[in-house]
Amino acid sequence: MTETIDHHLTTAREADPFPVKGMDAVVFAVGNAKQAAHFYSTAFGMKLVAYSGPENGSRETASYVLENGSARFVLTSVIKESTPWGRFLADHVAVHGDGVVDLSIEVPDARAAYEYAVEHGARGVTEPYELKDEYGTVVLAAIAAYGETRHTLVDRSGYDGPYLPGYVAAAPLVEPPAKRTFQAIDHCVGNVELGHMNEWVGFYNKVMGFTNMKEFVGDDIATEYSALMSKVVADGTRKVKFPINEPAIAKKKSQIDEYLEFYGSAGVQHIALATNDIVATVRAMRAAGVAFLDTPDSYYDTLGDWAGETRVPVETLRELKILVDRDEDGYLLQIFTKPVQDRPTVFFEMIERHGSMGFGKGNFKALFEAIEREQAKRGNL
Ligand code: TYF
Ligand code: FE
Repeated sequence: MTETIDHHLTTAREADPFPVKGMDAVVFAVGNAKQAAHFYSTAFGMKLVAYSGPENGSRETASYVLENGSARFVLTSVIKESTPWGRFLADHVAVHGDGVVDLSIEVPDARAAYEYAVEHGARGVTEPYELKDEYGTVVLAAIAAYGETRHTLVDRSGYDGPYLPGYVAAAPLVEPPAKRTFQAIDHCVGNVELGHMNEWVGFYNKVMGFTNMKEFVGDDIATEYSALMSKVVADGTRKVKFPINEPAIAKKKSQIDEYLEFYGSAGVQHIALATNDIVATVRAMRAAGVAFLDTPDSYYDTLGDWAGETRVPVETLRELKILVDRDEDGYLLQIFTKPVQDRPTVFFEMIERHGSMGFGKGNFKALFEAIEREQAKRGNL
């Protein structure tokens, strides 16, 4: 009996060589974290929960931690650089504009995760180290990903403070919305240079033991209208999902090329946020001034023919420009913001899933036409 149980435990461990608990945080380096914290509070309905800055001993950087359910954003800006970390962040903003420096992943054992990653070909950026304060100890380590993006591996099981040792709890900037706008990070998408998608998919396969999900954009779709290739990797539990895009040679300038040109390198393209009421979410965000991509009426004229019944009437989807996709497992509702900074780089997706584990492949045509209209307005098509 004992033997059987032991055997099963061992197999479970072997089956997942790189266990993850989920996304820990999306860390943004921005020019003005104080104002960015205001935007994510008032426009995205997030709640400020922690802060680190000169008032509590951090003289080099100011960082604001915002949460919504299990989704956590950290907004960092440089006040006065004095260490290589401050220089890195200042250079990051100078080169890329506001963007994502770190997709941090929560793991049960940061030392083991780091060791496994480096053994399997990852470039170590920061060897495992501990941070401690009165709330406990956190173990962290970081590896390099595409462009200048990193993955910090975080074991926070020995800590019960507001974010990390060195941070203090902070009160919300505004009264959080009565109804939560979203509750989790659904997926985080990277754009990489032409010809490098498979290399990065291989990186996540080898380094993190992530497997490929069935959704991908092949040559046919790529050359026909999307001008991009895309594959998705995910951990065994499907809590961490990383689609990777690369530009494709097509009739028009790829939106991925536009991103690469203005971001200055590979980097995070969009963060998808899971909501269970996309209608309320989009109404609240639109009312707060968030700009979403437009969808032509023709999309809704034919929607009923293929999408079937959804929770939301077609007329409401049309009013709010929400997209629908359906596959054998169910359906999803999704919408994309326009870029959230002046550069045509990082944007967000709001997604409500009903069974479907996909990423909206059926919407690629409508979506990419909408993105192309925006590219044309910017003179980048
Ligand atoms: O994450 C995805 O794959 C979907 C579709 O530039 C998508 O959200 C892919 C590429 C892109 C915008 C959206
Ligand atoms: Fe997406």
